[in-house]
Amino acid sequence: MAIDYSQLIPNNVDLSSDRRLQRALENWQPRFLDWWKDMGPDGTSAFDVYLRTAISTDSNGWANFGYVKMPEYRWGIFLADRDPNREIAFGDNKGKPAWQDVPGELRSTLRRLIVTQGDTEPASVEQQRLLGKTAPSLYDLRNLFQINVEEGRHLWAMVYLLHAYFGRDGREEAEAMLERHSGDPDKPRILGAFNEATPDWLSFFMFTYFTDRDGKYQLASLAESGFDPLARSCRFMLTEEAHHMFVGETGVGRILQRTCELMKEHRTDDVRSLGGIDLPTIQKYLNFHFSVSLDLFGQEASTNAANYYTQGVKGRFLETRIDDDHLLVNANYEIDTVEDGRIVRKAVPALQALNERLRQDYIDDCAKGVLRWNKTIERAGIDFELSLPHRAFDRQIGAFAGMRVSPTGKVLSEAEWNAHKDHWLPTDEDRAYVTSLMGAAVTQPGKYAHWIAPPARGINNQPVDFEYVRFN
Ligand code: BYC
Repeated sequence: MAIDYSQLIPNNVDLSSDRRLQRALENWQPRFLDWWKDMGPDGTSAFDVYLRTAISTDSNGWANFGYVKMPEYRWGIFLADRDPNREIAFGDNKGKPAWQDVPGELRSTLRRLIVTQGDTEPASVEQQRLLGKTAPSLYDLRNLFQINVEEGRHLWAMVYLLHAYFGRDGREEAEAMLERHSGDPDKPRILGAFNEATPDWLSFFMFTYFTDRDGKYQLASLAESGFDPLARSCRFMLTEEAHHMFVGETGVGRILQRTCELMKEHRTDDVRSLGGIDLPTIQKYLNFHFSVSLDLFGQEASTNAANYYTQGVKGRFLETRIDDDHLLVNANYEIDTVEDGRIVRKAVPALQALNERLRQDYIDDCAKGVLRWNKTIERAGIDFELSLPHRAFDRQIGAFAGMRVSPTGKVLSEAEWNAHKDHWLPTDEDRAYVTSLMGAAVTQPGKYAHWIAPPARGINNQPVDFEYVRFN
């Protein structure tokens, strides 16, 4: 479905046929732009950035490349095409036609999920707002900005739903989305990971690998929703999300490659003396970002999750491809939980375990990239393996919150934890070292900071020394 760009707000939802809604969103638009100016990428309004912009939601049109000044980016409302025969695939309403409007009894549940999803999008832009100052290359700078404008668009996706389907409450929630800020002590973002700082590029790549991947799994579950406009919004958002995780995986991969080159060339493990990021530090950052992202899936046993499913509001990952009754009333699922201070495996009603099931799908996916990273280390002939820490390691949400658990899953005393935690999580000194590498942005086409290898290929078949950002 082609996107109408003649409108103030580009869209494929026939916005001009609903003047009230159009006016309400046109009122929100300048507030969004003010927020972008204040909280978006710092000092970048004059840059021409080689960005992709969607011109239609099909496979030919969603990736259209050209130079754009970011404040002029055409943020808009793009839903995947409607399937007129779509049925709800799970829960008590299974087999009924997907809802084109919000069922009254599900109003507050749906609003809450949409607000939680929407809140993460501007949060990540806020977290990343200073990274451009220390970009390791034009290629990386452009990727950062691509992610930022698309997270902005994902906010638009959720704000459209709030305005179109939730009346005055929805409009108020849309305003509040621009009033909470990442890390703000008075008005923080809703979910923990989105109040953490992203102060350096190793953190950024870990965030886009691990935390954006939570986005993939949450969006995929919401793409199964019985509320069709939400499902269609999320389906299109997922298309864009893939690039964000690509940036994370290849970013960490390129740091590893550079580290291994330095180790081999100088026959030493002491990479810091050579201005690289040593492998143990990379493992510590991985541990931190993985466990913070695991928290985003909520409690292991959750009545909320059971209700979302039974009501047809939020499904499982690839729900329609799973071969079972899609009701789960009589099914069990095994989860790790805590009993008497020990981690035990236990069967619980499958409906309650849906957060944990999604978390497991996510962990399996995370592990694939770690295998690829390890291949890079192995190819260099270096004896070191990265690994995902145990799911109970350093958790703040769920059954393991507050427990002391090693990366291999051993329950520890407070004293044991204190004796080892600096080997497992980034210390102030590690963070200071990584930050010290983030010098002024590298702005010469084809040049890369010392601590990261160039990418294997450029964006949209452009060479790696292409002028991805023009500073004017
Ligand atoms: N932090 O029953 P539970 C993305 C609360 S990322 C703080 O497990 P539920 C992106 C919870 O609210 C994807 N609080 O809850 C990535 C509940 O509170 P109440 C974002 C938390 O609802 C990168 C209580 O604890 N999308 O897109 O089953 C860049 C009980 O918990 C947290 C979504 O998250 C937490 N981490 O599960 C840009 C999808 N976890 O009821 C973007 C929408 C739980 O006691 N959200 N709590 O007051 C959801 O599906 C659910 O809200 C959650 C939580 C899965 C997050």
